[in-house]
Amino acid sequence: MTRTVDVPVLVEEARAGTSRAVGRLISLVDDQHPALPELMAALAPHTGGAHVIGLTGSPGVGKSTTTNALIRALRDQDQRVAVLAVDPSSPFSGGALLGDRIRMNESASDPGVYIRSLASRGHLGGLSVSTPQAIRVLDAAGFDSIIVETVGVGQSEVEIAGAADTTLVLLAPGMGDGIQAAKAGILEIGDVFVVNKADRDGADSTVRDLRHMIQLGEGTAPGRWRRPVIKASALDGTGIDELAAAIADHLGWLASSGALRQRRTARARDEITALVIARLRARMGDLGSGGALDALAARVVDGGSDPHTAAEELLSGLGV
Ligand SMILES: Nc1nc2c(ncn2[C@@H]2O[C@H](COP(=O)(O)OP(=O)(O)OP(=O)(O)O)[C@@H](O)[C@H]2O)c(=O)[nH]1
Ligand SMILES: [Mg+2]
Repeated sequence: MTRTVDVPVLVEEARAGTSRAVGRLISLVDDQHPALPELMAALAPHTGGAHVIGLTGSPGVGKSTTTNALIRALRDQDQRVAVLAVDPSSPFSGGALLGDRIRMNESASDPGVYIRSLASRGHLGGLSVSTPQAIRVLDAAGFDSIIVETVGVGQSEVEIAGAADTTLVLLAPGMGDGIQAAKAGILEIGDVFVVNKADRDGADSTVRDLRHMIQLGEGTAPGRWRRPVIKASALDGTGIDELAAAIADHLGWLASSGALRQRRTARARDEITALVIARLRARMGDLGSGGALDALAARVVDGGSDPHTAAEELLSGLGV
């Protein structure tokens, strides 16, 4: 059963800085509540002010530790900071594991910090639909920076990185070195690279390899963004000020080059597309077993129709 919600009141409370209201709004997103269209419409005029920072990397590379350190650095600049810990790997964990390491620190009692986990629950469109909407809630609630932590387990981080203005890619010496990074396709998505755990052996050579590989892929266009590689040790805070400065530089470059608007337009396009696909899927589901889809499939198997003709028929049946 879905509870009725007073969207305007919740939005007002969230914008006034009430964490509880922000939490309820994100739960509506998480549950794909029927009030979502109304909610998104109410939020829209208040969005666009936040800097969305994606942070990805292999399991255990130090994403949460770095997030903790970044929260402190951004709080020192009097920013309000939100963190979304997105776990695309497990529909079961409820995202709790990712978020836990962050929650345990002192940020828990700081009203200028909001931390929340999102997990794939297997619903239509999954995280590619819910993550950008959760970001919209936090954006409208007036957070200056929104950090989206995603564990890098394949394609998902590329998708989620698409939701960010600035994408940070974390590596560590000896694990997922440069070559691995190139294979995983993360060289393309990173705006700022961090070689974390620099207190360990091999950090310098990882930094060197990475710089080399990035330069190879970098064009010569004037005014392009030169992607920095920062050596850090999130555990003791080394390199975090430099990282915070690189993030601010990148935002400055995005704004002055016009890339910010381009990226956000591309993001909106993806969001619209994902929603359209999710809706089509839902309506095809309604046609499901015993319905028109099965009848068409049977005809294709019998040779009485072909997949193209069947798709055409299905689409016109949906009124598309
Ligand atoms: N030596 C060293 N250890 C670190 C550093 N940063 C993080 N760690 C340790 O590495 C382990 C994993 O750190 P997390 O921050 O939880 O890594 P994560 O990438 O968020 O991990 P998942 O969310 O599980 O993918 C922890 O034991 C940290 O204490 C660092 O700079 N140096
Ligand atoms: Mg983590």
